[in-house]
This record gives sequence, structure tokens and C-alpha cells, in this order.
Amino acid sequence: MSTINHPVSSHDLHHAHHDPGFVRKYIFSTDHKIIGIQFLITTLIMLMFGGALALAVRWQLAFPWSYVPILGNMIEQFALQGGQMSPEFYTMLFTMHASVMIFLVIIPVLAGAFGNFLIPLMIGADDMAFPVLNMLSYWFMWPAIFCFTMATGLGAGLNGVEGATAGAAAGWTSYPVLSAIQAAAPGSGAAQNWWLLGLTLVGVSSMMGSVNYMTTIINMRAPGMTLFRMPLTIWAMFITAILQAFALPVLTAAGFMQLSDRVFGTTFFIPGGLDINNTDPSVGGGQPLLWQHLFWFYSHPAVYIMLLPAMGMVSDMLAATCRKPIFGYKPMVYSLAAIAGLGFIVWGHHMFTSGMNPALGMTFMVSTMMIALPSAIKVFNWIGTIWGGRPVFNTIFLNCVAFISMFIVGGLSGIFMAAVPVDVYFHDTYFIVAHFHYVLFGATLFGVFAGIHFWFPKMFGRTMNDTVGKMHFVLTFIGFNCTFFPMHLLGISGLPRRYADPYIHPYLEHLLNMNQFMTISAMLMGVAQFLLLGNFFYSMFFGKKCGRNPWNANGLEWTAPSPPGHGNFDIPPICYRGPYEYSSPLVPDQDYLPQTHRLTSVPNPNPTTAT
Ligand code: HEM
Ligand SMILES: [Cu+2]
Repeated sequence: MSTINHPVSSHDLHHAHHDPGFVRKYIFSTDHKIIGIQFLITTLIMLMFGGALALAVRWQLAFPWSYVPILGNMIEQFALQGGQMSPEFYTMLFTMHASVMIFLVIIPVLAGAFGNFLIPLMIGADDMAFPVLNMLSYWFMWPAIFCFTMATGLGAGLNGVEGATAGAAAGWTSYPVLSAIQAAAPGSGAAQNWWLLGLTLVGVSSMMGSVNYMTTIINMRAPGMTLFRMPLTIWAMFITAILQAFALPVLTAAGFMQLSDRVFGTTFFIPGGLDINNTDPSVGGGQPLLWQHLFWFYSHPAVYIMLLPAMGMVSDMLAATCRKPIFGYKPMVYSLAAIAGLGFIVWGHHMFTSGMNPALGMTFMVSTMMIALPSAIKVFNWIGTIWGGRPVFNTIFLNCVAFISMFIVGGLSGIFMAAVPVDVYFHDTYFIVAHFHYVLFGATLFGVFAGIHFWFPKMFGRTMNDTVGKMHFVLTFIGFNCTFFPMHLLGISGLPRRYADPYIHPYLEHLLNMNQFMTISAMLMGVAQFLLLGNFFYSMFFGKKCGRNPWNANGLEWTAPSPPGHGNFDIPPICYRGPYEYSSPLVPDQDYLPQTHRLTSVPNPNPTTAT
């Protein structure tokens, strides 16, 4: 095999002597692998929490004002009114569902869990550039989780000590004046402040991660790991880190400005003369629209922060499961960069109905539609990778295919909405809700499911059960489509999003049955997630043991022990090629050619003499 004489790892020598205690090793650990696993387990728990909030939203939409299971008795105020939720509670539910899913699940599971675990291993480094900063980035999540928990109204005992609301009430977008003038959502006072604090803290956590990822990827690649030999996962993490670094400061600043409007009496986002809920007219000369610009200047790039890493991971997993080189590696890299670049100039497509100048609207429309080009290149190349491959139909492959197909559906609805005249009709309807669930759940989350199964062996030295994985996949895939596809139809029928009781409008009455069907599908899907959790935790301790490279994959991470010890590699890797040389004619005896594998002469005229 490899003809390299590996030098003895100086790192191993250095680290051989000290054995950190349990707390330093597993809790306040500075090891990127432990931090990655901490992020993963935390986000899985948050996924269940966010899912529970969603099911409560769905309950109200299917069985409005009926007794809410479990909560109905738990919350005193609900019990008094026959166990039904209040309209304000419903508002809190969808606000916090989205906030939890976006800020505590999707972003940290991609960058936090997979970014941390994979970056050093895939580039052949022994850890991140700034291990302590890395540890802090995880531990800043907990104050954020605390703040978001308070924002649900738990601080007021959920039962409305402060009045009927006592929960964050302005949606995950926190638009003023609803969010900036306390009287606009009475009782949301403390909760909305908690929400803003939580947002700032997740921002700090992301920023620490982003600085670390950029530095690590630029400086700490193994010898021979040139930029264009990097796996697409690493490219995606790198580009995502740059997106974070440029977009996040805007949101953080805007968040402080909104907090100061609420707490210190500034008026960045509050116009003068508004008379809300019979209070005195507001004093100020601020601009609610300013918030929309600042918010979406972060949050449109952020939708790609929530997608690009999954795109990279799926590319790597597809090549490995189809036993073929990724189709069009460089176009894949350039399209990632193009999506990220264009992502900065399209934010106005969230504001077409805000009264913007039609000429400006058109520039946002055209730039948004341009994103379809690099997106289509990626889809084409994934299909090109599967085409003519020899796919292994395991849980990983199935979830990857779901990622691609659901991304196609979500991307297509995106193009509908990018057209101004169409969006004027669709804006704030369930069509939008369908769109972003297809891209965020259908694409990203299925990519994450695949990634969990694929890299689990590296994390724990054991494989997850494939049969249970497939059961989870089938139930989730069916449940997902039954829950979210009808939302397109509801949106076209004019069902607005964020209404606690849409059926008071006669033209929406007939949609109740469809909503009930969707709620039942969502519940089945929710139950199916216990299969994933069960499989995950069971396999951690009792799964089938595996060696270093259970999938016969090429990346550097597969040359390290499973799980890798402190410092990662027992033999410091040297990289000789890109990560996608599957079924290479250069090595006739096996269908993969690892990145560390050196051939005696390149190109080799006679493959049978390959070393
Ligand atoms: C690929 C990942 C994508 C994600 C994660 C994503 C996410 C989102 C989210 C969360 C919203 C809703 C914002 C809100 O009103 O609260 C949204 C709206 C929108 N998305 Fe996407 N999107 C993605 C892709 C696309 C693509 C490919 C396009 C167009 C080619 C697109 C076009 C739009 C437009 C125009 C809106 C605004 C709709 C409106 O509010 O009326 N999106 N997207
Ligand atoms: Cu957008």
C-alpha cells in the first residue's frame, strides 16, 4: 500500500503523558470531536423541543380552540378555559418553533456539530486552530438556550402572570413595530427581550465558530491538501464560515438596536405618531423598514448558512455510496461560492410587498432568479454522480436522494416566489411555509440524517442499525411530504400564515379537513423521530463495532482510528490526491483510492503495478 515513511507524530509524543480528568475530557473539553458530539446531542434534543412546539401549532390549526393534550391541564390559565390555548400562546408557539429550529437546531447542527467534528479530521489536522474559543462557542449555546426558554414565557410561568401573552410574539423575523413597541404585543415585554438576548448569544457562538473554521481551513491542512483537493464538505464549511463572518455582525447590531428601542427608549425602528392599543402616540422618527433590511441582509445569507454545509456533506456521501467520483468537482466548488456571493444581494425578495420601488423590486427579482443557476448546477452534478454509479441502497443513500429531490421542490417554489407579481399574491401565505420547509427540512435535515449515519462510526467506533435507519427514513419521508406538500395548495387557496384561527373567514372554512390530515401526518412524523433517537443512543453503546473505514471511503478522516484519540491521527496523513477517486483504474484490486495513497509513478502506465 502506501510507500510513505511516516515520521513519528510529534503531537503524540507531546500528548502521551497527560490524561485530562472526566470534566476536562467530556464536559469542558477543547477537543473538536467532543465539542462536535456535544453540539450534535444538544441539537437533537432541541430538535425534539422544536418539534413539540410545531405539533402544538398543528394541533390548533387542525382542532382550533379544543382541549390541548397534556398542556391543557398543565397550564393553569388553559385549564380554566377548558384546556384550550390562547391566541397569544399560539403566536408564541410559532415564533419559538421557528427560532428554536433555526438558531438552536439547523445552524448549530451543521456548523457546530458537523463542522467541528469533520473539519480537522478531513483536512488532516490534529484539532482546531483555537480550541478554547471552540469550547466557548459550544458553551455560549447554553445561555442562548436559557434565553429562548425564557422567551417561551416560562419566566412568567407560561400561565400569563404578566397578562395573557407573556411569550415572544413577533415571529422569528421580529418585525417592528410589533416587536419594538411594547404595547403592540402586551405582555411580551420580558419575553421579547429574552428573545433578543438569546439571538445575540447564538450570534456570538456562531461567530467564534466561524473565525475558528476559517483559520483552521486556511492554516492547518495536511501536507499535500491543496485547496482543490479539499472535500466539498470542507469547501462548504469554509464558504459558510465566510458568510457568517460577513452577515452576522449586521444582525447582532440590529438586535442591539431593537433591544435598545425596547429598553432604553431609542427609536431606531419606531416611527412617530403611532397610536397602538389606545396608548399615547409613539414618539420617534425611526423606520420599521430599516429592521427588515438589516434582518434580511443577515437572514437571506443565513438560509444558505443553513444549507451549504449539507450540500457539501451530501456530495461526499453520494460519491462514497455510488462508488463514483463526484461529477464536476470544480463546478461544484464554484457554484457553492456563487450561491454564497449572490446570497448577499437578494435580501429584498422578502420585502416585495413592503412598498418598495418597482425598479428596485425588479433588481432583487433578477438577482434571486440568478441563484437558480448555481443551484441547478449542483442538482445536475448530483444526478450526474448517481447516474451510472453503483449505489448502495442504505439509509445514507436514501436520505441523500431525499435531500436532492426535496431541494428541487423547494428550489422550484423559490423561483415562483422570486417573481414579484406572483409573490405579491403568495407573500405571507402557506405557500411560503411550504417553500422553506422543503428547503430546510426536506433538504437540510435529510442531509443531516444521512450525515449522522455516515459519520457515526467515526464518532463512536460503531455503526447505527441500517434497518431502523430505513424505517426512520420511510416514515419521515412520507410524513414530511404529507405534512408539507399540501401547504402549497393551502397557500394558493389564500390561507395566510401565522393566523391562530383562519376559519373565521368563510373562504377558508373548507381547508379544515386538509389541515387535519396534515396534523395527523406531522404527528406520525414526530413519533418516527424516536426511532432516530433510539437508534442513535442504542448504537452508541451496543452498535456493531467497526474499523477505521467501514464505507471504504477516500477522505483523510477514514485513516484515523474510530473513534480517533486525542490529536486525531496516529500516523500524520499526507495527501496525494482529491477525495473522489472511486472505481479508479489506477488501483484494480479495490474500488477506492484513498487520499493518503501514493502511487509509485503518476500517471501510472500499467495499473497492475500500482503500489
Ligand atoms: C436553498 C435554501 C433556501 C432556504 C433555506 C430558503 C429559506 C427561505 C425562508 C426561511 C423564507 C421565508 C422568509 C419569511 O417570510 O419568513 C424564504 C422565502 C423566500 N425564498 Fe427561500 N430559501 C431557499 C432557497 C430559495 C431559492 C433557491 C429561492 C429562489 C430561487 C428562494 C426564494 C425565496 C423568496 C423569493 C422568498 C420570499 C417569499 C415571501 O416572503 O414572499 N429561496 N426562503
Ligand atoms: Cu431569502
